[in-house]
Parts: sequence; structure tokens; C-alpha cells
Amino acid sequence: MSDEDEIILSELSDDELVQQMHDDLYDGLKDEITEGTQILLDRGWAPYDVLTKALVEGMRIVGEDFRDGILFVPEVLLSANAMKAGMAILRPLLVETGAPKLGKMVIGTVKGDIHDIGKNLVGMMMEGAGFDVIDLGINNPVENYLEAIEKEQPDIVGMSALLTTTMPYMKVVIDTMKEKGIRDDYVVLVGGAPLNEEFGRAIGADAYCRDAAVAVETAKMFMKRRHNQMENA
Ligand code: B1M
Repeated sequence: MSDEDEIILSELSDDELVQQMHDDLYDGLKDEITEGTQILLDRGWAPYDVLTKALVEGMRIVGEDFRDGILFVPEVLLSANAMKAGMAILRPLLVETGAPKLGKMVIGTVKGDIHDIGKNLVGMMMEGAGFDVIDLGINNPVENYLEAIEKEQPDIVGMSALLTTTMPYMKVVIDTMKEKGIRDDYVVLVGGAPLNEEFGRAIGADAYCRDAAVAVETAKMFMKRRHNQMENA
């Protein structure tokens, strides 16, 4: 029996459990992440705290060792799957809202990019804040955004990119919207680890969102502005 097997998650203190969840996420242990997430919730933790302190922080550590060549794609995929298992438990809790709908958002990861954890998180948090969210998934060419815009008539178009090689594609989408004369009909928000505010401005997005919480705040701010504009029109 390995040391790992002897750890009983429910007997750990909160701090120890969070630490253990970072290790379990690192090791891609889906069942343990499921169990740990549930234990923290049962102990009265807010779903958002479980998400940020146990899961997102764990994934940050994975990201560092991936960058440094200590972890490789197959291992990171296991970590991502474990993270998704935890997110699946948190999702209904984060999206539980009786609030009236604030607006509609179409969101997708751009062409050439298959990272979806951050995008999914943004979608979850937006739903939790009272937005309708249409998730286009990963690897989206400009046509997918245009099709969804026409069909769904969202207020907001969100794009995610995690690679320096795929982030320029966001400009392709925005430029195509401009060519079609529809750019200004929508709020365009962009996000993803390699982006920054300057990049967001340079490609013509309305705003760059550092994380899911900022995405929600920014989306709310733009919806308020839109309503004010409509009232004053
Ligand atoms: Co990838 N990967 N990966 N990867 N991967 C990164 C991004 C990388 C930084 C790792 C590293 O080197 N440190 C690096 C990119 C380097 C660069 O471009 N400069 C990298 C690489 C190189 C690659 C491959 C090329 C590796 C290879 O094949 N050799 C390959 C590319 C595949 C492709 O897309 N074509 C690849 C593959 C993978 C996996 C499949 C193994 C897996 C993805 C699994 C999945 O998503 N289903 C994976 C993962 C997991 C990562 C890291 C470790 C973690 C990403 C993540 O989920 N973070 C990542 C390292 C890192 O970012 N530190 C890395 C947690 C998530 C909550 O954060 O996604 O940043 P994040 O989202 C945040 C904000 O950015 C923001 O809000 C979110 C929540 O707060 N946000 C938005 C994101 N999207 C938004 C959209 C919005 C608003 C806000 O719209 C309005």
C-alpha cells in the first residue's frame, strides 16, 4: 500500500486538505479531487472559495511545472480531468441563481486552441451572475462566432486563448465583425493567461478580463452602460 492510500481526506484539517488537493490535482487523481471538493463544501466552504483556493491554485502549480518541463502533456491532461471533476460538482452551486437574466453571452476558445478550463470557469461564473451563456467549445474558427452571433443575438461575445500563437486569432474575429459592420453591436471581451490589457486594446476588444470574476464585473458594467444608452436614446 502506498503512502497516498493511507491518507484519509476527511480526517485532514482544512489547510491540510487544500494542500493535499493541490498534490492530488498535480497527480491527476480525479476521485480524490471529487471527494476533497465535496468535503470542503460539507464543511461549509463557499463554492467560489473551493474553486479558487483548492482547484485554481492547484492548477497554477501544475502550470508552473508544465512550463519548466517537469510535467508533460499526458500528466497535465490528467490534472485537467481531475480539475473538471471538481468543477462539475461546483458548477450547479455557482450557477444557482434566481436573479433575472442580465444578458446573453456567446463564448468560445479560438481556432487552434484546445484549452477550455478557464473558458468553462468564466461561463460558469457568468451563469452564476445571471447571464445566459452559449458555449461554443474549443478551436473555433471565425465562422462559428459569426453563426452564433446571428443565431443567438448575444449582448456579449467572449473569446479565450491560452497560447501566444492563438491569441492573434482574436483580432481575426474582431476584424471580420468590423468588415461585416456588426462590431459595434456587441461587447467583445477577451481573456486568457498570455493576454493583457494592452493586447486587448490593440486588437480592438472592449475589454481584457484577467479572470472569471473580472469577466463578470466587466460584463455587468457594460450591460449597465448599454441600458443607460438605450434609456437616453
Ligand atoms: Co497547455 N499550455 N498546452 N495544456 N496549458 C499552457 C497555456 C502554457 C502556458 C504552459 C506553460 O508552458 N507554462 C503553454 C503556453 C505557452 C505560450 O503560448 N506562451 C501551453 C502549451 C505550450 C501547450 C501545448 C502547445 C503543449 C504541447 O502540446 N507541447 C498544447 C497546445 C494544445 C492546443 O491548444 N493546440 C497544450 C495542451 C494542454 C493540455 C491539453 C494538456 C491542457 C488543457 C486541458 C484543457 O483545457 N481541457 C493544458 C493545460 C491544462 C495548461 C495549463 C497548465 C493550465 C491552463 C488552465 O487550465 N489554467 C497552462 C499553464 C498556465 O496557464 N499556467 C498551459 C487554469 C485556468 C483556470 O486558468 O485558463 O488562465 P486560465 O483562465 C483564467 C483566465 O485566464 C481568464 O479567466 C480564467 C478563470 O479565472 N480567462 C478568461 C480565460 N479565458 C477567458 C475568456 C474570457 C475572460 C477571461 O472571455 C471573456
